[in-house]
Amino acid sequence: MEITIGKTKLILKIGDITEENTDAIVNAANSTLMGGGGVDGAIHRKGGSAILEECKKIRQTLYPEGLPTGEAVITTGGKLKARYVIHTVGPICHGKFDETEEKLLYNAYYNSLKLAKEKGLRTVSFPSISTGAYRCPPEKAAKTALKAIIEFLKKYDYIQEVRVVLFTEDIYKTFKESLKEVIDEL
Ligand code: AR6
Repeated sequence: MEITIGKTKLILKIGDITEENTDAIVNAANSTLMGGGGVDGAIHRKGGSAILEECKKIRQTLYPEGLPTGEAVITTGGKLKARYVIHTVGPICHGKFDETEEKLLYNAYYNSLKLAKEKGLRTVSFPSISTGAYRCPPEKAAKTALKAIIEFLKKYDYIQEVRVVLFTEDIYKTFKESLKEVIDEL
């Protein structure tokens, strides 16, 4: 499904984010930036060692204690179709989603887009951050994700296309339903 926010296309689709050809894809990483399972594992496997090398440098220079939740950094896309990977960290929910988790998840999406814009990137793909291993409730996470993306796009019309690439039919449906609600509320 596709809508337009200002001059930007916002697309929800089912797929594997490691196949996207946008300028950047976003990684649902953890604070260590050293890789893991889920999307993170898939991105590092397909992108190759250049991504981890840059992540190590970021740890040594900018973030020796690890990347704080809600912040974002950028590396090469290595062997991926996408030229860059934006690494962000969503909240660890364990099923709970209060103001704190909401704000941190909002920041993860918003700061990723901010970084893309700062780097002059025009097209960005997101996975559904924090709804896998980090177990945030999908409905609430989807609403927060879409709110952050749409509020960013309403404020800045630099980015041309944002895709949210959902791995399963279930999470795709959740995002589709949430999009209707978010648009009605904004
Ligand atoms: N493309 C798109 N979405 C995917 C893909 C893919 N290739 N693979 C999985 N998903 P998760 P989190 C979906 O667990 O909850 C890692 O170990 C998946 O179905 O990847 O933010 C990190 O290192 C789910 O809907 O990320 C962290 O330690 C969504 O992506 C931790 O997991 C997010 O699931 C981060 O957990």
